[in-house]
Amino acid sequence: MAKIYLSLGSNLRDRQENIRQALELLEHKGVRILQVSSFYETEPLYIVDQPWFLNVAAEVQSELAPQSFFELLQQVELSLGRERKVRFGPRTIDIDILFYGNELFDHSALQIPHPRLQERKFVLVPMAELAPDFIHPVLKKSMSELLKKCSDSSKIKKVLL
Ligand code: PH2
Ligand code: MG
Ligand code: MG
Repeated sequence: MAKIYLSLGSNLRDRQENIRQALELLEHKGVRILQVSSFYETEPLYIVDQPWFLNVAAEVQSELAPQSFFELLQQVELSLGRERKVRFGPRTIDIDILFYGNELFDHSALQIPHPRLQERKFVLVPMAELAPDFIHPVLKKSMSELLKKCSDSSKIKKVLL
């Protein structure tokens, strides 16, 4: 089974609880959680006037193909009170697929690898913690190389929980 890497983020209500509940719900729905990174407190990107995020990366496995797996993630987001209001705006929970093994997927609603991961320190720092040597199947660079090259200067700090 392919290794799937996810990015989870929250910046509304109890951020830590939202991320923990999302992981728990995924597990209940048959997703195997293999590794979860440290929790990181991250400065918001794109829309800067919103609360700071808590972000993690997770390595998981699922029997579901990418499209069905994506639908499962959307169900989990909805059951945790996710509302889709503003692109890049505040949310109780966001679960993004970063990689689905080395598969490439390009539909309007779902692109894998995630098209903006290489510009986001809030993704690359936790990914470099979990899987520093995992090679991006398109960019052909490891997570630690992408992090080194990344010009995102937003603040990010590991949280001790
Ligand atoms: N998610 C966004 C937009 N900006 N910034 C941080 N720090 N963390 C996020 O998870 C995040 C963001 C849209 O999904
Ligand atoms: Mg996102
Ligand atoms: Mg999303």
